[in-house]
Amino acid sequence: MYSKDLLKELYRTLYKIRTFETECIKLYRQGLIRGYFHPYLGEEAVASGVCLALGPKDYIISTHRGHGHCIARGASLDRMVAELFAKETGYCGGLGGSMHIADVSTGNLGANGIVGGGIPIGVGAALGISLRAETGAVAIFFSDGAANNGIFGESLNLAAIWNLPVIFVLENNHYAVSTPIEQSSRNPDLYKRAEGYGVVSSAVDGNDALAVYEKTCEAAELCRQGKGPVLIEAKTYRHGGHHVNDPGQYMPAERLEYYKAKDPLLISRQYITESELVSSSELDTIEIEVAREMENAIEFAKQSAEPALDSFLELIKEY
Ligand SMILES: Cc1ncc(C[n+]2csc(CCOP(=O)(O)OP(=O)(O)O)c2C)c(N)n1
Ligand SMILES: [Mg+2]
Repeated sequence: MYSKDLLKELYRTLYKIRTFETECIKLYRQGLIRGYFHPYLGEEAVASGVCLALGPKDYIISTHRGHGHCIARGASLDRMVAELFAKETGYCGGLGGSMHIADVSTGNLGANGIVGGGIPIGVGAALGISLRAETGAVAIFFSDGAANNGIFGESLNLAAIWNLPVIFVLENNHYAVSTPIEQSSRNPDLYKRAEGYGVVSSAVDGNDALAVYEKTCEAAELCRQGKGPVLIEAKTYRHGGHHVNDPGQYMPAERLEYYKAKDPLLISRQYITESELVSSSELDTIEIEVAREMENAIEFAKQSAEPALDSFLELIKEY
């Protein structure tokens, strides 16, 4: 049985990610956001469920499709929008953009434009935790395409032989850009790859935030007992193309409809209201509060200044 507060927090996170992505896509179309933008629409339950199960001493590491991970780990919407607007109040002073948001203060080691690039960094962070005899775990988010990079196997093996506290969160959204999983893996159950490395692994419905939460709690517990790493394959689907300018015409309409009927927000809303712990009107209130938070975030970003040229020159001087 879940607490009322937990269910409300979970729904708030899901709705926050959905709102952020939907509104930012509109802002992108208006020319206020430039560059690449990979929406997390349809995959919200993975980040929300995983991060709900983590504690303050844990870390996450994200991907190029990282807005949802950052929000679920506690990033503020105003600094997120500001970063996408390339304003100095953004998480990277406006110099990083969508694919490089990091916030060490909330245990977010950062997004990464290099597919699979976050995997070894996360394993390194877990090695640090282990050497310092701390209790945290590192949740490493990556998708099916990254699981076909050599670095995935190398990292999994190192984490395994050193019993590192890593939760590998394989977000199988069934595509790497336009390549469907059937064309990139003979075995569609990617979690089975972990067995070969002696790593505990299983699949979960990645559209069901509470199922993801449960799996992550179990994985975090194993990590804390020194029995890590663990791999969770969350099976999910994008609600659109690879990035904001990709119409995703290669995605079969009937499969998209199937997954949209299993929309993570619908599933959670139904479960939560049926539990009778939180009423439908309480969820409506959360939606109104999040919408207001997003409006304020957009206004904050619009009013913020662009980074001074000097800030960029200072930064490159360091390297
Ligand atoms: C090392 C590397 N190779 C190729 C690319 C180009 N690229 C960007 S996203 C992407 C697909 C990644 O697919 P997946 O790992 O499944 O992530 P998803 O987009 O589904 O979240 C590719 C090939 C890249 N950024 N980095
Ligand atoms: Mg993918």
